[in-house]
Amino acid sequence: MNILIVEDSATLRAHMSKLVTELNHRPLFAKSGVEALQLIGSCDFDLVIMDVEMPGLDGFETTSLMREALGDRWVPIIYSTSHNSDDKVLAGIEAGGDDYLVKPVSHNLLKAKLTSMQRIAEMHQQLRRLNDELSERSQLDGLTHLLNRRTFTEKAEQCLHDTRRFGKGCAMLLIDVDFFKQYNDHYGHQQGDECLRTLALALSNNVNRDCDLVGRYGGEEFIILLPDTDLKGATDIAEGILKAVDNLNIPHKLSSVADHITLSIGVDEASKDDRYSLDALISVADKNLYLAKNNGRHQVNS
Ligand code: GH3
Ligand code: MG
Ligand code: MG
Ligand code: MG
Ligand code: MG
Repeated sequence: MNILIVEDSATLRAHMSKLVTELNHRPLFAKSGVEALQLIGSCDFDLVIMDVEMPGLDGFETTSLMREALGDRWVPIIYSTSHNSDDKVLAGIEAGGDDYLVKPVSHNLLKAKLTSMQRIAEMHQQLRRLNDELSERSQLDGLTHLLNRRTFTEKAEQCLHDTRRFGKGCAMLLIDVDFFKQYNDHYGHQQGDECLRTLALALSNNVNRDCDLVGRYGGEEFIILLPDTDLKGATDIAEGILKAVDNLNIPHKLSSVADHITLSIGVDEASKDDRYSLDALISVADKNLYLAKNNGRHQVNS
């Protein structure tokens, strides 16, 4: 660990530094509370040993300010002090510290405290990682890793709000796989899943901007929102997707429109003058998708 030693006395700093080094950690130093606070952000420390009696900011004040500055990031703070009355201990913990060492600090006691704090810090980090992973996973569709419907809707509402505010238009693509029931019947559900994953990747590869939203809307239906794009631009992208999926050439023996997997796409736009809503966009795109199906599938209808 990188251990920040906050200590105004040069003798005690040297002593603590020796102990920390003997325990195979790397000591970093601050001679005052202010200096310690200045190191946040510029210097990466995993634990703090904090003197309590210091001129200027004392250890409790420094700890409390440090906690504020660190925000969500938890770094263990252990006081090192000669005053260990119960009242002081309580005040120190309430200020945001995690443990207490009483000077003079012995090698083994320091080792014990560092070991236990390191254990907690590692659990803390692991929990954060899991939490991040979980929150990312809950936004994505498990099969295709595209945005799931709920996340797509949330992001699309926000996106529509922004485009409207900046006086821009946007476009929507509603995409449905042709004769996918027959594909499953003939090739099996697992290969059907594999096909959906491949199609999802093709969709992502055909929209290039970070602001474009690509989601799985339902079983074999996908949805794309293209901010700042007009009907012509969106239709071009839809045609590009149709061609890209043709080029994948995924065999589909039971399709009545081709010998491979094909898509039908309904497009709609909201021009900057429309008082548009997500529901209205989806509803028209869905009607156009229905027309694309009725007109023979494997086509774009805008
Ligand atoms: P159309 O050209 O009119 O769209 O015909 P279709 O067969 O594609 O449409 P239909 O709605 O009748 O069938 C959709 C099929 O998609 C039925 C369902 O089994 C399949 N499906 C939906 N979700 C999944 C999935 O997650 N995995 C697999 N393998 N199949 C799925
Ligand atoms: Mg001191
Ligand atoms: Mg469908
Ligand atoms: Mg279908
Ligand atoms: Mg329209």
